[in-house]
Amino acid sequence: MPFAGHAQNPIIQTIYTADPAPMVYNDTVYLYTGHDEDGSNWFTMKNWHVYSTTDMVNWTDHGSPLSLKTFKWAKKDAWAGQCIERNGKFYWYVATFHKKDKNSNGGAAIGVAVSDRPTGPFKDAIGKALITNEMTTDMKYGWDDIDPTVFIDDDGQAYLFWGNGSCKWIKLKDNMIEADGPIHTFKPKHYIEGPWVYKRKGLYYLVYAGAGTKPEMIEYCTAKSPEGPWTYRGIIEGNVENSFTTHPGIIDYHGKTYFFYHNGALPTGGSYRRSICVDYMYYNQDGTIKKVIQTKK
Ligand code: FUB
Repeated sequence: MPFAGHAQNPIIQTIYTADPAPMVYNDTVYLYTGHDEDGSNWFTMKNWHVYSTTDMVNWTDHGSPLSLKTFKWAKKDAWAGQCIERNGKFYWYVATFHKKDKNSNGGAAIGVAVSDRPTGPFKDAIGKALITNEMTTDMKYGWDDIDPTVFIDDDGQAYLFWGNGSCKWIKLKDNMIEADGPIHTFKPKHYIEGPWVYKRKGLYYLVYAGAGTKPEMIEYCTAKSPEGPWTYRGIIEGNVENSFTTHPGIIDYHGKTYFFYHNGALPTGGSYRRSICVDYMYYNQDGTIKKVIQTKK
């Protein structure tokens, strides 16, 4: 359903959206989002949404092609995710919480949904969680296994990064639904959650929500390999309006770099009623990133 999107921030004002994950495919920007449902004390999130644009101004609303109901094993919380295309299929990795059953004691988990189209419909790709809390921690009800970001290197090797508190990663097999090797864990400076990994001019970037001071800011590291070691480079975005979380998503489109994030800036917004915004991002000659100026236009 097309609608007049907003050139000004927040770009989506029909519902509350959070955790932006932009993807460029076939010269179109697809924006995968979480959906805050009017929570006042904590996140109320039951489904994910997709939008698209070809001019960064007029957004088309594709509704919600993925919800908690898609994952029979999921209990609650449709948290952050990212979608990527491989061999004509679209893999959408998302964070949620597992039901208590033979596979899990009920902690955070990462699922993967698949579709033949970027706008869905999506179905559970493997019928179980790809990553469960039990694989990575002895915190039975912990929520450290959230916020997946997926990246395919030039040599075709796919990587999944995720984590709250520490950052974890695995190699993925070519089928995108199985781990290829062990889980690695490391702790970038100030790291909290929300990693976003990409490559530019031979340099790898790991952008994430951190907090040198509370609430969250967006900070980043760079490395010469996706396997690290990662060098801390500083802050990209300071605190955002009216939300203690924020979350990065970065793309290049038509020669410009766009930095997506969320804040609580709608008149009735807040930390549990967030909204996605986008601003330009610029690099210095040496590949470091200039601090993003948050705008309302
Ligand atoms: O939206 C729920 C959680 O808040 C996300 O998983 C985190 O990145 C933070 O934005």
